[in-house]
Amino acid sequence: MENWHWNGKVALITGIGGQDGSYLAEFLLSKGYKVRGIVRRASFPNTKRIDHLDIYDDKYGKTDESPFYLLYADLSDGISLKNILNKIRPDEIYNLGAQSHVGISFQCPESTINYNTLGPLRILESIKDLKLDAKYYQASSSEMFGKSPPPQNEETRMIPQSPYGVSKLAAFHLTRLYREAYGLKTYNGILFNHESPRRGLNFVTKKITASIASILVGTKDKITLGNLDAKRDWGFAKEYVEGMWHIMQHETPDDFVIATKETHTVREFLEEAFNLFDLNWKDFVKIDDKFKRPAEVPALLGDGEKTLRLLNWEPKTKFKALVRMMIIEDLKEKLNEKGLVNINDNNSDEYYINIGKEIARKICEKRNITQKF
Ligand code: NAP
Ligand code: G4F
Repeated sequence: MENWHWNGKVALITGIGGQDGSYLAEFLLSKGYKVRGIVRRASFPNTKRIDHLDIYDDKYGKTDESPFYLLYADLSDGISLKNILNKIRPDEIYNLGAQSHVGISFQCPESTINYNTLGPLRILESIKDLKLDAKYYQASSSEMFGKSPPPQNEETRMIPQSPYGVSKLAAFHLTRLYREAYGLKTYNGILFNHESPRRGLNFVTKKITASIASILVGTKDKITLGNLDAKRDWGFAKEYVEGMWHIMQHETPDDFVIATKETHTVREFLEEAFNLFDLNWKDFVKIDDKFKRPAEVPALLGDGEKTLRLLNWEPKTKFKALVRMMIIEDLKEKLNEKGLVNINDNNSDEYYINIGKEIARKICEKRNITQKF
């Protein structure tokens, strides 16, 4: 914080308390932006991922000088959004707020469309009405490609397979339309799945890694999942938010894909994660149809060639490294909670893997199952 020097720009982030919002806030602060974030009211705190940034709010309050502060608004409340845009008059707006769970969008289609489609529309209309000279980033998604076969890029036909996919596709087109019709500086980042230790607990990667850590510390004995055949192009969220910033620095507003160019099934994710502890995933996984969706996106594999060519940027972290990072962070946290290690001791990743393997050996003995290798 002592090294923070204002670069002259103000950024506004919706969804700042989410996985991506929290990484993006840190990244923009490190670049000298003043960051203002929108959170919605919750009956229990929804700011865990950004509470460490309170140091700024504590020192400066909600003043123009402050590097960082939060404001209450809601994507379903156009008045709240317009008031904030008028007050802050940001240089860059990153619209990351959304009902982001594809499965839940089948149960809550109306609010999904309200937040994910009408939310962006409310912001775009406000930018136009207030005549803001702001750049706008829309968090578009590879889920929009739906059943179009891989590889997918900016030119691929989009046939969404969920209310979430439809909501994001409509917002994608509104973002493009407001650029073409009104000359707004709007950008779409079409991001393929990106994960991290901060990922929400009910997305499949985090569900798997957190469950394995719970199995190892003895608070869970199995994982219940749905479709294991789906293929996803999984990258690392902390890198992807840098990609968002690169997209917004491109002089000509445009649409860009961010992806790793690797695809793996959910089954392969399980294999990779359990293999770290020499365990066979089949001994710990149960299938329940309640986690299957009424329609599925079978395979995603991104082609980020345009992004590399025009922005000279691509993500680096690939599948294996991502799985390892997520499981180690979850295991550390759970072992620490149980008082079995002290995470402040700065032990190596290998140290945690070895503890995990040792516990796994005992679990196998107890359950009379064979450890692999
Ligand atoms: P996330 O962790 O679910 O975060 C979403 C954020 O939006 C949360 O802070 C949430 O607040 C907020 N939000 C939800 N409804 C809101 C409303 N009505 N008003 C204001 N804020 C609201 O999602 P993420 O993974 O960071 O993703 C960020 C964005 O990228 C989302 O738009 C997502 O759809 C999109 N995207 C994600 C991926 C991916 O793989 N992660 C890929 C492509 C696109 P609460 O905490 O209060 O719920
Ligand atoms: O982790 P998921 O819920 O991610 P999904 O549906 O691909 O959506 C994520 O990525 C999109 C980008 O393409 C984002 F726009 C979106 O916001 C979100 O971040 O599911 C991945 C796959 C699916 O095929 C799902 O059916 O895993 C399968 N799956 C199998 N069992 C499961 C489960 N998914 C979840 N969430 N929970 C399960 O138990």
